[in-house]
Amino acid sequence: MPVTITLYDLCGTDRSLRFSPHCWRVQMALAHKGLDYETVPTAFTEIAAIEDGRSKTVPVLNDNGVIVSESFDIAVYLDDTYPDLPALFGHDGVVAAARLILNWANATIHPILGRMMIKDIHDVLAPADQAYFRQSREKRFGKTLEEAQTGLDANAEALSDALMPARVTLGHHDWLGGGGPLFTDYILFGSLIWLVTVAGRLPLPEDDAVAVWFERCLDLHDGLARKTKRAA
Ligand SMILES: N[C@@H](CCC(=O)N[C@@H](CS)C(=O)NCC(=O)O)C(=O)O
Repeated sequence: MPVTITLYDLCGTDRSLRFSPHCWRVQMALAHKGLDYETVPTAFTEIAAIEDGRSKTVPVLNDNGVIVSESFDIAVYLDDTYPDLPALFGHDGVVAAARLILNWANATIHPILGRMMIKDIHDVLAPADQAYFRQSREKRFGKTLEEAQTGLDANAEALSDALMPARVTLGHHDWLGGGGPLFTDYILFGSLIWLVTVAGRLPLPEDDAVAVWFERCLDLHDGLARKTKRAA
């Protein structure tokens, strides 16, 4: 059967480098459902041209003509559209809990990851994207990328502290989804694989429950994320 699902996925100047946390959440969701899909590498400055400019951000999914943007909405769409395939949520209570994890990760974890690697992200982009990224992010942060990036190790303790809720949860359950991975897992995993693809490593002790869980996530779906390219 021809592949009918297309995922527009952020890329670097090396178009095989895929690092967006939001796109990773969707890639893992598609793999979890066992759906065949192809990714289209998309630079920041190419987003406006995809699917008639339907979204200002990626990921964008085209499922046989149905266009969906926003990573969380895409996961909900996949469960609604393919209810017989493995569930990403299972029931409405999980959707609500997943929204909490999404907002926690985006609001608490991402700013720390930004301080770790915002200039490194710039450096993996193509020249046109670099100019856009520098201008838009320096405006957002009110400082240069060089000032905003204070480093991986300098922020390791802050990241470890911020991950405490996940660490405690993973002391009780193998997965944030309980007995098996759910979209809740892919949300936090997307954040951390972003760091690993750009900066090369997760600055946590090997026996940290989050690091152990992260390794298990890397093995999921035939090692999809373990096989992906890393910039550093
Ligand atoms: N809420 C969106 C956020 C997506 C997002 O911010 N994507 C970034 C790439 S990681 C993007 O496309 N940014 C476009 C830009 O900064 O111009 C989602 O979850 O899909």
